[in-house]
Amino acid sequence: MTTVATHLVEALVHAGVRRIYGVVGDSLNSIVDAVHRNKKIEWIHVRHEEAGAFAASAEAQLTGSLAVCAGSCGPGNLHLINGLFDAHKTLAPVLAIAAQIPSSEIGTDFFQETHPERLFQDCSHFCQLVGTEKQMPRLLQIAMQTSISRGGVSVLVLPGDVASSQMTSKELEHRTFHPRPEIQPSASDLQQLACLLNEAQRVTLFGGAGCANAHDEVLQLANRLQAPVAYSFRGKEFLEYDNPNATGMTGLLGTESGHYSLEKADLVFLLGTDFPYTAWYPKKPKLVQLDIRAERLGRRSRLDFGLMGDVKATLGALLPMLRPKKNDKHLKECLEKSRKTQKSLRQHAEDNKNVRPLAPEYVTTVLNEVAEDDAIFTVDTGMSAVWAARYLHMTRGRRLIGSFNHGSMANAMPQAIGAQLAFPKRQVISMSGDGGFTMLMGDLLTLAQYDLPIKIVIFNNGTLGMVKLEMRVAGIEDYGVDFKSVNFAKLAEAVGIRGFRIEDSSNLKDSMTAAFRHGGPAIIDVVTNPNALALPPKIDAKEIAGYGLYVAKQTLHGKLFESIDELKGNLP
Ligand SMILES: Cc1ncc(C[n+]2csc(CCOP(=O)(O)OP(=O)(O)O)c2C)c(N)n1
Repeated sequence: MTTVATHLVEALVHAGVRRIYGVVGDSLNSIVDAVHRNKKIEWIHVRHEEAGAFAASAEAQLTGSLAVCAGSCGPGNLHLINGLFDAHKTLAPVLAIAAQIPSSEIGTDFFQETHPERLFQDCSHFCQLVGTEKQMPRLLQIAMQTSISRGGVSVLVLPGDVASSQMTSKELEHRTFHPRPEIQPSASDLQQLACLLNEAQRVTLFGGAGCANAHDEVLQLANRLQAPVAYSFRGKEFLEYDNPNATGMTGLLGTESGHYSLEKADLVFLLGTDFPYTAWYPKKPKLVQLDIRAERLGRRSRLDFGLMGDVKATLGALLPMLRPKKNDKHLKECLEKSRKTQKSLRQHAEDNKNVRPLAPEYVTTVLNEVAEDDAIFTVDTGMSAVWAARYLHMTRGRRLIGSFNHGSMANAMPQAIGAQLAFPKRQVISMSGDGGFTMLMGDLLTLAQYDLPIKIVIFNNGTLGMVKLEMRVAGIEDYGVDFKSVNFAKLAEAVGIRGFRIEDSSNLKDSMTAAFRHGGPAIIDVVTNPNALALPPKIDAKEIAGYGLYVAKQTLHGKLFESIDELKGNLP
């Protein structure tokens, strides 16, 4: 007999889905049973549904294909929500199956009753209750097709009794479609763009995730216009490698040269980026923006000209319309700035090579060195994102994902689970904060359960470092941020995972190399400096004043020595 559950599972298999992340529960039983009996799909038994949603988000981001997670009725699917926000804001195609209480009980304030079709509205394009088997297979088709076509989340709310009921019709069942139209601006828009670029003297390109498959076109454009290429965090993995014009990231996590390249231009061309911080857009240059989602034009900054199009296709059509620029003064100045910035970053890491606790900048430099050329990095929200932004270097084969649009903590380890399952042969490295790691720590057991050879590098600074810094910059004495010290290497060993504890630089490289050579999962527990400062590339007078105020307050509380050490270690 074909039930809604067996149909659902078969349709997912046909759509190329290889696994469902979730935690079982009564209302999900028929689906889990259908998975069990279908040999082409696997149930990935995570310990927390949020981890399952993050894993699905990572899988979808890294493969571009539909990934699936599920939660049982009420609290089970409620736990998915944070990971689903991450997927949705990243436009990662994820289908969530939110099981529901028996259909006859809906509306009665029944045990575990919630209304996922309302709760998940804000993190999905499509979110519908399957009230009767007659709505299948159409609702499933719409859910999958919406996620695949638009990127982002769809949610099917499925009562357990409906899932186990017989399907009476398979009419309108068909495969999913993956249209990839090559959208370009109109001829007149392209002409206007070419005029602007031909007239400008100093063009800077600023790219985001929309440049994913357009590396070569962006480089050709940069070459023709003698333009430096700066990028957002999501653009870094696509634009940094093999790019002689790269000048780095802008924003709080970025470097001075990225910011400089934007400020010194007379025209900044924004390519497939939705970089959110208005204050970081330069004030003087003309701003031109190209995005496949035209509703995003001008939503972050003033804008002189906006066009709709796919970056690759548009640049392909634009290039023949551009006169090669001869004057490379702007490019040279920005590259010189970038060279200096890179040198001072390296120098800072080198100068702090032997400090104890370890400097996270130096740790990341070594990590960058020992990681493979096609490693997949997942990065927690917090200071490890800063170190990854500044000290990890992308290659053609590497990938770098985080919770870059949603900014949730605890994303890195579960995202690594999705990455490793999708790419079992590649090295997967989670750069975790101790706060982020402990937030979803239960899923360390998922690594042990499936023997996933993920390497979790924990920046064990005993504090919620990024917030500690934010408080200090705001002139508040930090409070509610510090943790009692934990030995995560011992914790790993206790659950059957290799643990490497690193407390000083003498064994950093050797231990990291040994950990990476180990064939199974490992935690690399690195004790790092809780006071490492990530000074932003342009420092606001107000922020400096805030820091001064913080030092004054620390002094009043008898913590003068800590403040002075910190300043000595971090300020030029
Ligand atoms: C779920 C969630 N809770 C709180 C925050 C606010 N927040 C952002 S970064 C951060 C601190 C992260 O600390 P940790 O993981 O230890 O990394 P560190 O900054 O010390 O490297 C906090 C609390 C958040 N972004 N997400």
